[in-house]
Amino acid sequence: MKTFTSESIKKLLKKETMEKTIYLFEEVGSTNDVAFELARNGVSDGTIVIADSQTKGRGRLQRKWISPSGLNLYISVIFRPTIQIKDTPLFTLITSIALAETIKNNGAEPSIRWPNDILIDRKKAAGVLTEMQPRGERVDFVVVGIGVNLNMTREIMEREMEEIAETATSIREATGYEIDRSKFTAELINELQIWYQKFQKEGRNRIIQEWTERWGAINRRVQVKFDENAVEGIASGIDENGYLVLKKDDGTYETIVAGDVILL
Ligand code: BT5
Repeated sequence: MKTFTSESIKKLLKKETMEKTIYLFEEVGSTNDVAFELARNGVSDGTIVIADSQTKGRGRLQRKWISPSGLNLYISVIFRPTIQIKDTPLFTLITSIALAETIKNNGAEPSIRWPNDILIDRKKAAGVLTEMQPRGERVDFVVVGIGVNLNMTREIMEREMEEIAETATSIREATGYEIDRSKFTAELINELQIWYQKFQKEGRNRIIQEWTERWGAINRRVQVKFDENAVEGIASGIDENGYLVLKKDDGTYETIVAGDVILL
């Protein structure tokens, strides 16, 4: 197995990202929880937490993120932006674009599934969990957690994930190549920096446009499930907050803040 340490990652970072502090742990509960703790203690913007494995990897709504050791990437990045609370989902958009670019540069064909998944061949290869600490109306810090399936084989996925394996894939499965974790991690950090800077310089419209170009469901018929409800319609775009805009059969539009999208 190739080396996977903060030094092996740092060596591959671009000049602009080299200064970042990277904490790499063998095992944690959740890298998002560790990042929250560090951020509360005042670490700087851009600080990164990585773990080889997680015992309590989290998705949205208390779902589990399966996080075996030696194979994948589990990373959280702390941002200290000057934004309002309602703008937090923009960080999921920025991260999804960076992820899609990194995966594409590693030879696979990703598409984004709103709000926070990256699919390859319609199966989930990566997920993003964006959380934040409020300070009044504004955000004190944002923690972006990213899980990417890099080197799990079908056999390992079936063993580790049981029935979820059917809906999951890895970059190795898609490309047939073993992925160097340090190299992939450095490339992802570099892309995150690029897209975060684009957001700061050019604003949200550029991000929404780039995200939409990588979205697998634009103008497609979808079902969106949330709580106990489900609605159907045409996925017509995302609004300025990153919320899904659905055109329903009666011609009206509905804006959806959170949910799970199925292509029909
Ligand atoms: C997500 O949630 O997709 C966000 C996942 C974020 C994980 C990262 S790892 C680093 C950081 N630290 C954390 O504790 N979390 C973040 P959601 O959209 O709710 O999807 C969760 C669902 O994905 C689960 O209910 C499963 O069905 C499925 N799933 C779980 N583990 C998976 C995996 N390794 N690959 C593909 N699908 C998985």
